[in-house]
Amino acid sequence: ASESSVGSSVKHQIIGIDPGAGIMKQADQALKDYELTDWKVVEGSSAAMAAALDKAYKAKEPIIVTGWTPHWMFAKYDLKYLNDPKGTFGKDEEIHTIARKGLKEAAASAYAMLDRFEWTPEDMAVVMSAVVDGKKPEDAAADWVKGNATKVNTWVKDLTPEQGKKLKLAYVAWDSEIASTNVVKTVLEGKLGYKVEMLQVEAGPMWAGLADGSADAIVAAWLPTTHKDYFEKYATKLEDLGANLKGTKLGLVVPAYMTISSIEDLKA
Ligand code: PBE
Repeated sequence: ASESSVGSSVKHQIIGIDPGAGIMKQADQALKDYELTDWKVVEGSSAAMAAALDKAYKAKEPIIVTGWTPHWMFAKYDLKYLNDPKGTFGKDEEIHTIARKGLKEAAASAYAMLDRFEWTPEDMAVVMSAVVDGKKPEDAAADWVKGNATKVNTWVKDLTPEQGKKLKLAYVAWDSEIASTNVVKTVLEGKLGYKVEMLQVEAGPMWAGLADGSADAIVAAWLPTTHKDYFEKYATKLEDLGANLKGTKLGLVVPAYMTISSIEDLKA
């Protein structure tokens, strides 16, 4: 690589997130698929990645991050996905709701609500943007639930409240999942009387905890590609309740002011 290459301008680093995230495996795979031998994916967190992006963006400096949609960063900054002609970051991805086996018998109304829960990237964006603008996630979720009564009612219609029954939702501190998990908690508590505990964990423990019953459900499963390994490992212990959001995307993301357009350009 020449000294003037994009690689040297970013120290051959892609700013990643938490090591258990599916997108981290995909980013490592991209280094292989695109023969980016002297590159590395830096581990951190969603929050640290967002902070690094904010700093670079304000200074108009080059930066490459692991990114996904829905995410508030696309509203806040002018960004672009690098083309992925080899398809390393997967294609038609959805976010699924997964319950532990036995939840249907243990908490029928919660199970039914989780099964019905479905919203759009635009819905999720409202909650995420409120959170990044400083609102507490539970308040942002409560506001959204208040403002979307018609949709929320389709999730709980004719279900019998189970006052005080306990339920555990596991999630990872990804911005998208902070939003969805808080909304589901608000609805289960406010409309169906459950007492919901949110367990913030890493991706591996989230799946393991669901499989061993220490969590009841997650709304944070990215399938069929991103969490494929986790899902297949625990499939017999889990029940897939289907998509709660369609229209996601994952990949390498850069500010629009960078002139590269494809992951292939990183080789230059
Ligand atoms: N994400 C957000 C997760 C799923 C949700 C894309 C960072 C992941 O890569 O596992």
